[in-house]
Amino acid sequence: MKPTYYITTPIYYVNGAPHIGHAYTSIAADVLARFKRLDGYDVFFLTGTDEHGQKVEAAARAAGLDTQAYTDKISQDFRDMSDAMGVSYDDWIRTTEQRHKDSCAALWKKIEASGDIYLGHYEGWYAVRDEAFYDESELKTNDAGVKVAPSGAPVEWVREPSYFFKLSAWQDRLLQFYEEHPEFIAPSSRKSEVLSFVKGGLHDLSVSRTTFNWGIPVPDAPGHVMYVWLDALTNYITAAGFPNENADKWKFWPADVHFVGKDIIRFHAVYWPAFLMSAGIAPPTRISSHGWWVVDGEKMSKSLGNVVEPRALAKTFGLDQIRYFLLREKPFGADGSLNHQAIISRMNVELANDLGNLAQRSLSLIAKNLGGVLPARGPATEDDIALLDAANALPDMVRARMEQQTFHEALEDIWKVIRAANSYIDRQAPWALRKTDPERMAVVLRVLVDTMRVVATLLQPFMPESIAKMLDQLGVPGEARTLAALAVPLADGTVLPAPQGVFPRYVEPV
Ligand code: ME8
Repeated sequence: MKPTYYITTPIYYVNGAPHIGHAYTSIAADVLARFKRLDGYDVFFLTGTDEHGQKVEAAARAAGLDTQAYTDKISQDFRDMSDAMGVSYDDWIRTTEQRHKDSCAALWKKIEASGDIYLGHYEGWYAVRDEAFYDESELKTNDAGVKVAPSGAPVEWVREPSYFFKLSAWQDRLLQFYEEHPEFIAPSSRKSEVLSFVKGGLHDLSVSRTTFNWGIPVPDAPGHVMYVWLDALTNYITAAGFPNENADKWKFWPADVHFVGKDIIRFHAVYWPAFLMSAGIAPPTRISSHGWWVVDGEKMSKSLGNVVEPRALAKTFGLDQIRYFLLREKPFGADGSLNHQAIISRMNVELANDLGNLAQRSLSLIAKNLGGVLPARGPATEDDIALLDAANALPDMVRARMEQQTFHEALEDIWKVIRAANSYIDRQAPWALRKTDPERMAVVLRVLVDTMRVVATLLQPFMPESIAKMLDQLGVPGEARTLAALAVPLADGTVLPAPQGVFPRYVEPV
C-alpha cells in the first residue's frame, strides 16, 4: 500500500476576489502534492473557501447580495482561479457545507466534554479584517493616532456573552509538543515567534459570538455561533471524514503539511493543536509558512489599484512561467517583490535559454543526424560520468528540499545540473563530432537526453504542461515519468518526435 500524504492550503475568505497571494500558496501546495504523487504517495490535497464570520457577512451586504448567494459566487471564483492555475486539489471544501457543520458541532462537543469550554463574557478588542481578538498590549497606534491591530486592521471594542476555550491551560502542553516535534513549525524564524508568544502566557480564547449569526451554531446554545477560526480550522478534519473516524479518508489524518501565510501562523500553530489535543485528536505534523508578495515593492491593496489577478498574469507570461517564477524568485519563508521585469528575466534566461535551448540543441542534433532515433549508451568518459552523476544525485537532493518546502533551493539544485549540461554540450561540441567521430556524438547526445530526463522528471510538479511536452520529446512514456521509473533507462532506438521549442522567449507586445 502506498504511504499517505495529506496537504492543505488555507481556506480563503470569500470577502473579495482571489489574487496572486492566494494563488501563490495554492501553487506551492500543488507543487508538493504533485511531487509526492510522483514519488509514490497516496496524496490527499485539500483547498477551498472560508465562508462564515463578520467579514464575509459584511462583504455580502456591501455587494447587495444574499449571504449564501454571495459566498456561492465568490467560492466559485476561487475554484475557477485554482483550476486555471493548475492546482490539482482532490477536494474543494466550503465551510457552508453540511458535512462541515456536522464536523464542527462534533468537534465542539468533544472539546466541551473534555472540560475546556466555559460560558463567560468577552470584553475587549476585535479586528473584523483579521477575524481576531487582540490584547490591549498588542495594539499599535497608526499614523492618524488611532489604535489598530498589529496587522494595521481597524479594531473595535466588543462586549458580549461568549463561550471560552481554556487556552491558558494548554500552555505547557503546547510547549512540550513543540519541543517533541521540532519540525512542527517552519521556517525556524517563525518557530521562535510562536514560542515566544506561547511562553509570554496564553489567555483563554473567546470561541463564540453573539452579535451576528452568519456562522455555525454552537450546539445547544441558542444565539451563539462559533468563532470563525474554530470553524475554519476544523475544515482540515472535516475533509478527512471527521467525525466519522472510520471513514476511508481518515487514514490521511494527521495532515502532513498545512501551508499558510505568515499572517495566520498563530491560529495554526497555537490554537489548532490545542483544540485538537483537547478533543483527543492528533495535531498535524507541520505548519509550513511563507512570506509575503508585494507588488513593485508596495503592499497590494484595492485602494492602490495594484492587486494582481493571477489568471491575467498567466495569460501574459504563461502559466508554467508564473508558477516557476513564484517558486524560484524568493525563498519560501521570505517576502518578495513581484514585478514584470523579474518575471521576464527568469522566463528568458532560465527557461528559454538555459533549459529550452539545451533541449532544443540536443534534440535537433538527434533529429538531424540520427534520424530522430534515441542512440544507445556508449563508453563513458570522465566528463560524461561527472554530468550523469550530478543528474542522478538530483532526485534525493530535491526530495530533501521538498521535505523542507525549500522550493527555490530545489530549483537551484536542478539548475546547477542544467548549467552543467550546457557547459558539457559546449565542451563536447557534438555538432563538430558529427564529422570527426559520429559514434562519440551519439554517446554525447544520449548523455544529454539521460540528464534532461532526470531534470524534466523533477520539474514536472513546477511546470506540468510544458514539461509534459518536453518529456514527450525526450521519448519518455507516460508511465515512466515517476521518480521510481528513473531507475529504468529509456529504450535505445526510441523514435523521438520532431523537436519543438517548449519555452518561448518573452517578446514585448508592440
Ligand atoms: O486568512 N502574499 O484567508 P485569506 C502571499 N480564511 N500570500 C498571501 C498574500 C500575499 N500578499 N495575501 C494572501 C484567511 N496570501 C483564512 C484562513 S485557514 C483555516 C483560514 C495568502 O483569504 C496566504 O496564504 O485572508 C495567507 O495566509 C492567505 O492567503 C490568507 O487568505
